[in-house]
Amino acid sequence: MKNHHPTNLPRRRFLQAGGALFALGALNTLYSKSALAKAISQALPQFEALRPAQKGILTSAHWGAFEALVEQDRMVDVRPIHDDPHPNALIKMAPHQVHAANRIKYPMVRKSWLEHGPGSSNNLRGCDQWVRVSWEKAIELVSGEISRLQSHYGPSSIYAGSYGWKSTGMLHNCRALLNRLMNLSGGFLSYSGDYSTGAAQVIMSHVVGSMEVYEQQTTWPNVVDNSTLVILWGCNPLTTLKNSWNVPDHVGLEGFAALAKKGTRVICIDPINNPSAKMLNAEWIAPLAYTDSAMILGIAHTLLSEQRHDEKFLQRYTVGFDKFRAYLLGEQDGTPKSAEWAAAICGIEAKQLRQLARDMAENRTMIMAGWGIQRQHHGEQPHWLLVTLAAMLGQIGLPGGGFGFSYHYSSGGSPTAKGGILSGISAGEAPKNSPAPIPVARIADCFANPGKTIDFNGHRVTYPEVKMVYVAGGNPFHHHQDTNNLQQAWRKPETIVVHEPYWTATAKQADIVLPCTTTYERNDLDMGGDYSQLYVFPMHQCVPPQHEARNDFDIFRAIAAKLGVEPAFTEGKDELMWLKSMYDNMKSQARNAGVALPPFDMFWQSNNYIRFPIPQANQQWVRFADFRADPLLNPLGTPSGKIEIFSQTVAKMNYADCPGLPGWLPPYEWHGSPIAEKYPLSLNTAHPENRLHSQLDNTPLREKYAVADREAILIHPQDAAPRGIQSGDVVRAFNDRGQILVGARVTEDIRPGVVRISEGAWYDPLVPGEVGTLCKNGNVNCLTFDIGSSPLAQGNCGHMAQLDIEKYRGTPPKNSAHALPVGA
Ligand SMILES: Nc1nc2c(c(=O)[nH]1)N[C@H]1C(S)=C(S)[C@@H](COP(=O)(O)OP(=O)(O)OC[C@H]3O[C@@H](n4cnc5c(=O)[nH]c(N)nc54)[C@H](O)[C@@H]3O)O[C@H]1N2
Ligand SMILES: Nc1nc2c(c(=O)[nH]1)N[C@H]1C(S)=C(S)[C@@H](COP(=O)(O)OP(=O)(O)OC[C@H]3O[C@@H](n4cnc5c(=O)[nH]c(N)nc54)[C@H](O)[C@@H]3O)O[C@H]1N2
Ligand SMILES: [Mo]
Repeated sequence: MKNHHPTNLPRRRFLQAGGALFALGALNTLYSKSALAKAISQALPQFEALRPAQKGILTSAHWGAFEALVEQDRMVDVRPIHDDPHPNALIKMAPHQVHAANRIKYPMVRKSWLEHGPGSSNNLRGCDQWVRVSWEKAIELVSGEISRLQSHYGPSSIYAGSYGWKSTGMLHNCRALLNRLMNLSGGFLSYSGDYSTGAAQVIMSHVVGSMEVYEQQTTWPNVVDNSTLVILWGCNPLTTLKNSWNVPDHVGLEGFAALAKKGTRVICIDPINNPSAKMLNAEWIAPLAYTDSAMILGIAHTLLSEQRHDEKFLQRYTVGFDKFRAYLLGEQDGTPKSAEWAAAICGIEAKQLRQLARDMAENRTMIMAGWGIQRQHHGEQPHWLLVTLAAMLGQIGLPGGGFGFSYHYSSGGSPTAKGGILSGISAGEAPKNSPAPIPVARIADCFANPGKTIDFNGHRVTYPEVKMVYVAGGNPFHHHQDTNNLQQAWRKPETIVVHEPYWTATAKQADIVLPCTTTYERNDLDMGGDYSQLYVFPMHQCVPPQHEARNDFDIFRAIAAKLGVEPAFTEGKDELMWLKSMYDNMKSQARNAGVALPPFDMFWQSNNYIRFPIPQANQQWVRFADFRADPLLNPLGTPSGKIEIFSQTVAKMNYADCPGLPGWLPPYEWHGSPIAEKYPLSLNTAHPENRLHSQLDNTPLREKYAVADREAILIHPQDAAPRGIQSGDVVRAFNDRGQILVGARVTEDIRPGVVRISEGAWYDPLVPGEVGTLCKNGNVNCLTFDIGSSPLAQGNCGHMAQLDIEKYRGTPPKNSAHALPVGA
């Protein structure tokens, strides 16, 4: 360990200093003006000056970095930092996050669990009474339960994977902290993969040798200079770039703005004429839902039959094109995947598909694909086929050409800066007897079916019996598919613990609820720009912890103390000591890169942020350029070192739902399956524009998108009229799995036969705890199905389901999604 000189640290916490001008005051007391000026001038330009007023306290979130304005311990407003090229309205919700009416105020325990012990009346989860307990009691209950289960059943009985988007911050990362505690106290059942790219990240590893979806993209300046045609394939960056995993730099939005300004031709392939398409003046092509694989094949077949494909590229850089050619020509199944064949499936005319093929071949084409198309049954296929299509075009590794699967996410393509990188608090090492992780989207299946074995990417996974579920930083009652199935599976475990700032549906379904702080109530650090690593932001505490809320760190520390592992958990460091050690580590990396930074305490008290320089060479970086220049010297991480259009590894797994060659495999539910007779509409569950999943649903921003106080449903006039539905009506959306109330928005911006309900509305059951009950707020996952994309990736299929809708007659029940439960 490095020596952190903790005793020299200024320990003055903002709260003790009181008042929003603490930073300036602190600087004056600690450093002479000349010493400060010298340190800052050395660190320039990476130590960017804030706007001169400095009225607020600098902090940040998934939606951006900002100054919080605080009056008498209340956050009253925010201002974006002046470096943010595209600040968005989400940051304005920070005061509402802190002072939300549905904050959890105290530790609470479900009555039956408290009175009769673990596993008592689990069917009452979601409708039992709540009993307030002291923090001491709550910590005792949780640590007692961990000890009991560890000693009786071992680590596989505790599911503490806890998937979710928590908050930004390298220290107060509740998921890492939970895992850290669990690793120190015996181990736990975890997950692999994620809900975002469940299918694509697994198949891409076989096809191009990396997850691809989280890789840096050919940079924006290069795309703007060189691409003459941009295809947005199921991709809506204007919406999805608002938020990032770390603090967003919003450079991707600048990139798209530059494309628009230059007038680069853009084609948007999406059942919805999305905001990005409009901003970019794109040509809108709206295939039928879930048919992209067929559509891509029709384009590929055209390239082949018109000999517009790049044989040389395919030979030098790929394996398996011979097999793919045979598939395209229908040599084995007798079905050529012609434009006509594709047109019959995807609903786009053959003529238009052929024109698309010609346009792509004649231009410097960048295919930017989003991820909704892979959050589907057989979701492995679309991205595999897009790589294959790009390989046929032969522009992979050329300026402005090829494909990019992260332009819509966290500003992929924002040039990478040179400096230091903050690493977060570590989850530690899993003890040797820890169970193998389950695929993340199989949780309900796992809870309900202990002992069941499933296939997963060439392995077999057997579900253990889960007795305890521990959630911190996620919201499974919105994020998981088939909410009613989850509701049933949720009854199996004996104990469910949830850390939350708010009374979310998941918190309401717990046995023990522990109130935690929002980021604005604690100190932290984060990077800005997931791909660019451009900034380091301080996240200063803005207001005191609300009600009895505690930091996740302090909650876990208290549990660690009971379990006898506190010293290992904290490593003897408190909040500011942790931040200093993270900063110092980052600072020495920066120094090695030739970038000078001020000492931590000066940085911390300056209320300022760091912006690293971007080397000229990084401005024009091209993905796969190395590989293209020399495939032998710079092979891909695949068995062949090349792009695997055919994968022997995948073929050997012998999965009917994911063979060794990409292709069209009809999905579990779609307009072409028998279920469509009963449920003719296809569901689209795109990510919400004015929320991050379920986060911020309990803020006034909701007024922007809610219709009749429910989540909105977009309906084409052709689907609305026969059902007598008009904009503003309350609509019941339903299928055999569930039913929800939504508010109608009738629009021509959607393909007939498709309806859209964004993911993330808080689940609000009419009869809490009852399986199949009406959700009054419009949680779309009541309608989706819970099977894996295929045995290969076991990704979720959240973006797909058949359903019908009807106008709701009578007085709709009042929405109570954001109401407090009785007794809270
Ligand atoms: N049908 C369908 N379903 C989907 C999707 C889809 O497209 N369609 N998308 C999927 C995708 S890609 C994702 S990533 C998931 C997202 O699913 P989640 O990540 O579960 O969604 P969030 O709403 O971000 O939930 C985060 C929760 O963490 C809480 N939280 C925030 N900060 C803290 C903290 O500091 N401490 C604690 N203890 N809690 C905190 C928030 O209040 C919130 O309740 O949803 C998936 N579900
Ligand atoms: N504002 C905001 N930004 C976010 C998030 C958020 O919740 N809100 N979530 C973040 C997270 S965790 C993730 S994973 C990413 C998600 O990024 P994505 O997964 O790319 O986003 P989605 O909105 O789910 O889907 C993108 C587009 O795909 C289209 N689409 C859906 N089905 C089909 C189809 O069958 N065919 C075609 N061609 N198109 C289809 C949708 O209409 C939508 O316009 O966004 C991130 N950014
Ligand atoms: Mo995601």
